[in-house]
Amino acid sequence: MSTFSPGFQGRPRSTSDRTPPGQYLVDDWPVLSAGPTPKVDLDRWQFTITNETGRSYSWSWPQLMSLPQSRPHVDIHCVTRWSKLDTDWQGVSLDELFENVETQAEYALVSSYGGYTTNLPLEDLLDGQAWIVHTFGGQDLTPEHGGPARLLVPHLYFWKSAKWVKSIRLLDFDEPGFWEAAGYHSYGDPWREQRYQGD
Ligand SMILES: Nc1nc2c(c(=O)[nH]1)N[C@H]1C(S)=C(S)[C@@H](COP(=O)(O)O)O[C@H]1N2
Ligand SMILES: [Mo]
Repeated sequence: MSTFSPGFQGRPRSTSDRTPPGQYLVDDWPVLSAGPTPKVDLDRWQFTITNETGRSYSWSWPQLMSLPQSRPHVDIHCVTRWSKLDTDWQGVSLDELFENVETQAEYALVSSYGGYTTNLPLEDLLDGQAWIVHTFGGQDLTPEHGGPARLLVPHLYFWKSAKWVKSIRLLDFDEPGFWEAAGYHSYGDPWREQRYQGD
């Protein structure tokens, strides 16, 4: 007996040893947005980190682009069950942005232009695990996929990778974001299938 169920239309859904449990592979790239795509002008774009004492650190677009650039090559996993292997991005590591940030906080609440939010432990943004990316496959990130810049945290479900990223607030407590407040898991590890609260 097959251990993997085909789609309801009988279309086989492919997996590999790099597909987390309950996921299938796609070649295309679905767009998933909870609201309209915001228009973000580069000359007004700003990214801000605010620590638990209220101190802020901000970068303009030219300042972001002048920082050392990384080229993550990663697999991404959406909680709606699609996974996409071998995606190529360019952007700035969060390690770079946090270099001079003074903090003892344990949690981060990420906010987007347009109002989306998502939470994660600060340590999941550090040590080469997260980037603010502005290109995909060598092209500028398109607006529907989060351009001009989005967060990329590929080791967690893709809802943590906030499109149109605007700011990160550092907190001593874990505050749920948009999907987390609606019942999704506060951490969201695809390999432990942490889709919903209680998983
Ligand atoms: N600002 C914002 N970021 C977001 C979302 C959103 O609705 N708004 N959706 C999340 C979800 S659920 C997923 S799966 C990915 C989808 O990214 P994509 O549309 O580029 O595939 O973005 C995440 N980041
Ligand atoms: Mo998603």
